[in-house]
Amino acid sequence: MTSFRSALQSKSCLLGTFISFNDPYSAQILARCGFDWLMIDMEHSPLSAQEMTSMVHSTVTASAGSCCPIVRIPSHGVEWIKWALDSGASGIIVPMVNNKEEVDAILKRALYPPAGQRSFGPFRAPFADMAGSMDMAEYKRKTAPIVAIMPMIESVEAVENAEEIVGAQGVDGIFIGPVDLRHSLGFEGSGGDEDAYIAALQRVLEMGKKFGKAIGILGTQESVPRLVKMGFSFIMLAGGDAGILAEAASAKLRASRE
Ligand code: 3PY
Ligand code: MG
Repeated sequence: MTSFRSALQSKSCLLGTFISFNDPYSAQILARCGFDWLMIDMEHSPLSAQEMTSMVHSTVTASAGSCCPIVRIPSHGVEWIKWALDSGASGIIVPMVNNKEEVDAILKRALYPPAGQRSFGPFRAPFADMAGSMDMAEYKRKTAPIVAIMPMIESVEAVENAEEIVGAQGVDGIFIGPVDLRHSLGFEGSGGDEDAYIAALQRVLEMGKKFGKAIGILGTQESVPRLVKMGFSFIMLAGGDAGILAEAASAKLRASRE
């Protein structure tokens, strides 16, 4: 299975989208389409831990290991972190991380001792890596250290604390939530040119450069070239499974009616 953490260090920008349907079929289709990564979204879709685990495995098998399953958990809670990591996901995205205290608590829950306090029991994880063995000790030794831990920066407070969040040892990358960040700044929408918004993005990108950490963001097909030029190294295309289906179905119907 491709390591998302290693892929983040490559020069090309990784393109993904998100899954909201609670069926592994959605993961299989999108993984086969050639995305570099898929975000299985437990924050804004009511996906169960069982559904998420099946989607992690479907993403890997349908793409023969080339598409990385990343789980966005709904909160910082230890159970979410544990279930997402124990599924064998290539990484986790943790929403609304605002300060050092929060990032430290997340890392403690996500890393095995001595770095943290992650409890041991990755029974399903080996089945997400077709090339790996079923030996749990091997998972702990080889796979767990390369799982990507990625807090989200999506508030004014988080941007102010970006140096501590991005620089925390154990953080592999940061995902910016532009919608919540813009709300926090007093703006609407998912993108814009307001000075305060651009300055916030640039501050996080600067911290990424300083600490050698990848910075990702939600974007659109049209904004990809600009985001890549700014320095983003992984982008999640807006719409996700439901949006892409609606867009393609509407276009097909419109064209057929004409
Ligand atoms: C946001 O834009 O706030 C997000 O969380 C994107 O996924
Ligand atoms: Mg958000």
